[in-house]
Amino acid sequence: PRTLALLATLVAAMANAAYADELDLPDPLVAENGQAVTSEHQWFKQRRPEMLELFRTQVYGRAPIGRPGGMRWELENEDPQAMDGAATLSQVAIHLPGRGGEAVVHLTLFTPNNVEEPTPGFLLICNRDLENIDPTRREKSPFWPAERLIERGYFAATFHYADIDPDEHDDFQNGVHGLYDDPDHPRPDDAWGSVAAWAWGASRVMDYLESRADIDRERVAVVGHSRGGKTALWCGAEDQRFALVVSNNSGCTGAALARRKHGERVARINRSFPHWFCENYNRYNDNEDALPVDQHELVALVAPRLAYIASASEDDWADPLGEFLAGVHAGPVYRLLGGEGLTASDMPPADQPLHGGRIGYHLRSGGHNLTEYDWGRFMDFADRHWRRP
Ligand code: GTR
Repeated sequence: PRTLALLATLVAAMANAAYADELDLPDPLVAENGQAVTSEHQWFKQRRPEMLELFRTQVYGRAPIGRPGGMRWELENEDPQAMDGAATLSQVAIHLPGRGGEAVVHLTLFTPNNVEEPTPGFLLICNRDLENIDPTRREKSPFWPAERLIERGYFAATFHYADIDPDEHDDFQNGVHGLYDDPDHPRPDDAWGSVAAWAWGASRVMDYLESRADIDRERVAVVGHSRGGKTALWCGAEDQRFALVVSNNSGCTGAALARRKHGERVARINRSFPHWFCENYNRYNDNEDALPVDQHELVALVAPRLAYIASASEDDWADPLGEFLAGVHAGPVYRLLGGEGLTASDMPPADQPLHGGRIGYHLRSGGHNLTEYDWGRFMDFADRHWRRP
């Protein structure tokens, strides 16, 4: 059986290598003018902005506004004895005024009690039913195990993505599109889709978190599952205040390489969810090889900050190998910036996390979901890199 196991590992490694070699991926370290990118200065001054702009114009679309004027927040409810006294609950309404009205994000935030130092923690962009993020904690969903985060000394924050933009195609009338898009001009082909809107919303929550002295703004992670994982990655690319970006089962137009053409593909996602990305993204329907970017470069936009890619073994639709390889091919950028991305280039077996480098990875056995196992590994990774006991 040992020889067999060895053989299986070998075959898997060869398959991995072949998959990677067959793909003609754009090189994150070659600038649009053909020049090699060889310094940190060149990365941040030239190549990073240029890649970010390609993702804006061709994939996610451009947010027309940063922090809106008149943005304000109010504490709607506070419970200093939440979770049997372990945490303080803050429910905060974040008001985002725009043309003809405002959006209100309802943030739920638990911070651990009896701590001296500002607390690091995790902001979840919730794309599941509200009962998964129940502030009363009568409902305790493994999708957001807030008690576990508090036990380990992290704050647990979340908001529901529909507060920013309902997840339905309505020609961009409702949500923040209706508030901030220019009504007098036709929608440009690189106007923001819903994913970019949700990512923008997470940045507004960060604006609020930064205002709190009890939060360690240098160690805030943004987390998302599936469409939320796509959103977390784009958020981390656009907003460098997030020190750790966690993509869980994010798949197509998340961590998975488009050029793998495995599982969900660009044409399919654009057809199923015409409101998620920008109009230009349709150019790449059945034409992934024409994309000027691929998703390893989205991971590279997080560098040298911490990134985490989580896959699930039965989640073929999200292409676990494609998600892993995006981490592998973001590696050169991490190395240029003086760190290591993933510490292996072969996909690890299920339930054996890879945590040594600045990109973390695990393949959970099981299906498409965000579970306590996943959260536990995100916290292990944060403990390790944030040097927490
Ligand atoms: C699926 C979609 C995926 C993923 C998933 C989810 O229907 O094809 O891209 O985003 O939904 O968000 O759960």
